[in-house]
Amino acid sequence: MTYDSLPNRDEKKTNNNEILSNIDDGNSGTNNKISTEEDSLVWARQLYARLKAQHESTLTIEKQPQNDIKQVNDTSYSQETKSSNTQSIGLNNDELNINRSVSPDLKSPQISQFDSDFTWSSEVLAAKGVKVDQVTIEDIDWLTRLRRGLQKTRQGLVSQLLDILGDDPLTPEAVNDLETLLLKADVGVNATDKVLSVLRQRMNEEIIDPTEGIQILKNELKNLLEEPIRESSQKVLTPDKNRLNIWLLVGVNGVGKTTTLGKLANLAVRSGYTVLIAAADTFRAAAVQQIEVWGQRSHVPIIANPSVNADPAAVVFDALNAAKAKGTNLVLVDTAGRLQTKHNLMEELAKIRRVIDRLAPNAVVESLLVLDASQGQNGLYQAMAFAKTIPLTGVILTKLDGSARGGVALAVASEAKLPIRFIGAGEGIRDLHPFSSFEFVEALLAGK
Ligand SMILES: Nc1nc2c(ncn2[C@@H]2O[C@H](COP(=O)(O)OP(=O)(O)OP(=O)(O)O)[C@@H](O)[C@H]2O)c(=O)[nH]1
Ligand SMILES: [Mg+2]
Repeated sequence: MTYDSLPNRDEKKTNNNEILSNIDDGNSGTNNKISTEEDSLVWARQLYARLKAQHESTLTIEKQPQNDIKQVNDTSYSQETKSSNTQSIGLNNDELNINRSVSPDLKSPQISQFDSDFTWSSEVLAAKGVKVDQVTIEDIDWLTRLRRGLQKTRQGLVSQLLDILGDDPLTPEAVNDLETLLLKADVGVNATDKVLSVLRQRMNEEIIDPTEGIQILKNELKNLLEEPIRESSQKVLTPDKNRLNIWLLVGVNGVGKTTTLGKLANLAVRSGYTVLIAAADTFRAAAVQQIEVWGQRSHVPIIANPSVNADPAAVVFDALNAAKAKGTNLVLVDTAGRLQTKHNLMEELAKIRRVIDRLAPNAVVESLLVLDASQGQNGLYQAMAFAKTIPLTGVILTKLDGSARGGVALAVASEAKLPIRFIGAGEGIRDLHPFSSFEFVEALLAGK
C-alpha cells in the first residue's frame, strides 16, 4: 500500500490503522519476519503472481475508450479573488473525477520483472509485517526506486562496511573505522556518536558477530530517524479532513520545492483530498508558469499574482480566503528559494506565517523545509537557520537519486530534531513518498 490508498485522517480511526502498519512500522519489522530465504522467495513468488494477475485485469479495463480531458475554468475562484489582483488558474476541484491520463508518469506503475528489485522489495514489505494481499504494484515500484535512489550513498557505505566488519567478531578498531564511514556518508557527529556508543556498549557485554553488528546498526539508525517522528505524534503526515490544512514549502534556491509541491498535490488528490496551490514565489518570473504546469497535471487550481514583485503574503491571503470559501482540505504554498543568510527574505517568510496565523488560526499548519540530499551537511545548517525564523515542523528530502549523501537524513533527524516527512527520488510525479525509517534504512544498507 502507498499514500495512494491512504485513508483520510478521520477515516484512519476506523480503518484499523492500515497506513501505520504499512507505510512505516518503525522498528517492529521483525514481528512477521519470514524466517528463511526459501520462505521469502515463496512469499515473493506468491506476491508476484497476484500482482501480475491484478495488473493484467487493469490493462483490460484501460483498453476501453476514455473521454478527452475536459478543460474547465474555475471562474468561482477568480471572482472571489479579483479584487486583490490574483488569478485562479486551472480546474475546479469538483472536476477532479475526469480522466487524468495526460502524461505517461501519471499512469499507474507497471509490474516489473521477477528480479532482484522485486524480491528485495517484497522482502522489505514482508519484514514490515505487510500481508501478501495488501501489497500493491505501487509499493514495489516505490521501493525499487528508493533502493536505486540510494545506490550512490550505499555504494560507499556497504562495500566498505563489509571490508570493515569482515567475518570475525566486531573489534574496537572496526568500530572506529565504522565511525569514519558514517561521518563520510554525512550521517553527522551526533547521530554517529549515538549509534556507536550503543555498539561499543554491546561489545563490552558480549561478542558480536558481523551479522548481529549490522542488525544493531540498522536498529539504531531506525531509532534515530523515528525519534522526532514519535515526538510529533503523527507517524505519517496526512491532512486532517475536518480542518483546513496549510503546508508551506520553504528552502534555499533550487532544492526542489516547486517540483515537490507538484508531486504532493498529485499525491493528495490521488488520496481523495481537495487541494489548492498558492503560488507565493513571486520572485522568479517563470515560477508561476512552472507551478501552473504542475497544477494542471493533477487538475489542482492555483491562486497566483503574476505582476512583478507582488507580495507573496498577499497571494497566501487570497489563497486562504479562496480555500475557506470552497472548503478545501489542503493549501500547498510554494515559496521562492532564499538563502538562510538573507534577512529580508527570511522576514518575508515570517510575514507569510503571520498572515496564516491571523487568517486561519484554526488551521493545521505545516512548515516543511525542503532539503536537497546532495548538499549533505549543508542541509543541516539550512535546517538550523530556517528554524530560527519560522517554526519548522518537518523536512522533505529531495534528490536522493543521484546523491551519495543520503546519510544526511540521520543528521537532520538527530541534530535538527525534525521529522522527515517525505522523500523524493526522481523528477517524476510519483517519485515522492511518505518517509518510512524502516524502508529507508533497509534501502541504505541493502545487501547487508
Ligand atoms: N533528480 C531529481 N531532481 C529533482 C528532484 N526534485 C527536484 N528535482 C529537480 O531539481 C530542479 C529544481 O527543482 P525546483 O522544483 O524548480 O526547485 P525549487 O526549490 O522550486 O527552485 P527555486 O524556486 O528556484 O528556489 C529541477 O530540475 C527539478 O526537476 C528529485 O527528487 N530528483
Ligand atoms: Mg520553485
